[in-house]
Amino acid sequence: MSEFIDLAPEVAEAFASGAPVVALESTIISHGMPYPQNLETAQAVEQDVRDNGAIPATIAVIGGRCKIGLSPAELEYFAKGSDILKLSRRDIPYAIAKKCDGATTVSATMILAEKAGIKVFATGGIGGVHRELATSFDISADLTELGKTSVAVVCAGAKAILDIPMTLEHLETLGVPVIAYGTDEFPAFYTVKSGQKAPLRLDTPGEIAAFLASKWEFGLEGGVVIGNPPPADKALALEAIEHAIDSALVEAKGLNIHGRDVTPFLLQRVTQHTKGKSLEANIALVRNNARLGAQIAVAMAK
Ligand code: PSU
Ligand code: MN
Repeated sequence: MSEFIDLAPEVAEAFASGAPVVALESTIISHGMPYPQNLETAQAVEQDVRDNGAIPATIAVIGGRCKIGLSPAELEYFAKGSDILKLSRRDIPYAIAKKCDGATTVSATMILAEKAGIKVFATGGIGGVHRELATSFDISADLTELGKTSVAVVCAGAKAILDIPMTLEHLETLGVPVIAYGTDEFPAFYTVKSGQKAPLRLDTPGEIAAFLASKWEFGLEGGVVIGNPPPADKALALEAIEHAIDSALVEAKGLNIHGRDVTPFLLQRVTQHTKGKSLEANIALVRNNARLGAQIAVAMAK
């Protein structure tokens, strides 16, 4: 393993025995949800992975060391901490050199997962092309990472705070397969439907495992987006979320929020505007993705 990476004992054991492992990100804990729901979710998600036959590896940087798998106390630290950096690809060398603590986004988690040899990663939603691209030029580093790093990202699609059609166009340009799981439509995180048909559809974890094997065994490097619709009983209706998103976007503009602060700000405001309903949906969908991620990792290990 690289001199920068520490494996949690359980993850090292899983590698040694060939047991399936699922990577989990930490930005969703430190910057994506409020305490204590973030801690409860992080713990539940790890348990969901275990219940479906795989070992969870939550990824973060602590004191400049890249951690693949966190202890319960470390998980709690990332849920409570207020001085934790949000790390995408560009920030990793800074966090290492300055011995910082940082939570990893989808892009940084993919990088560390790949370096550790983990092929499946479950999260809530990926970053994407933001609305009003022409003036913000805000495209998440997650998309570029998906273009080159060979990890499958199980998510509930992209949030409607983003421009979903443009996000799908950009993923096509980058050569990233986008698969909807058990449905024709690309999900929009809080909502089951986005109005956009997904480019590809697969219906079982086994089919997804076979798809991933074909891509990577043929040498086609890069990530894969697996869009898993949010559980119907917790998903929101488009009308319930549209107004919250529009208000949050207006507020972000008024407060001149930009760069890495945009997504955490929008998530927090949407939670307030929906009186916690969006947070409930968020928790349910991350857990749903962890279950599917584990099932895919198990199918790949066969
Ligand atoms: N989706 C969520 N919660 C989150 C994020 C996405 O439901 O916290 C985080 C992920 O870590 C993702 C990041 O990689 O937001 C994208 O941030 P940006 O838009 O700044 O690239
Ligand atoms: Mn951005």
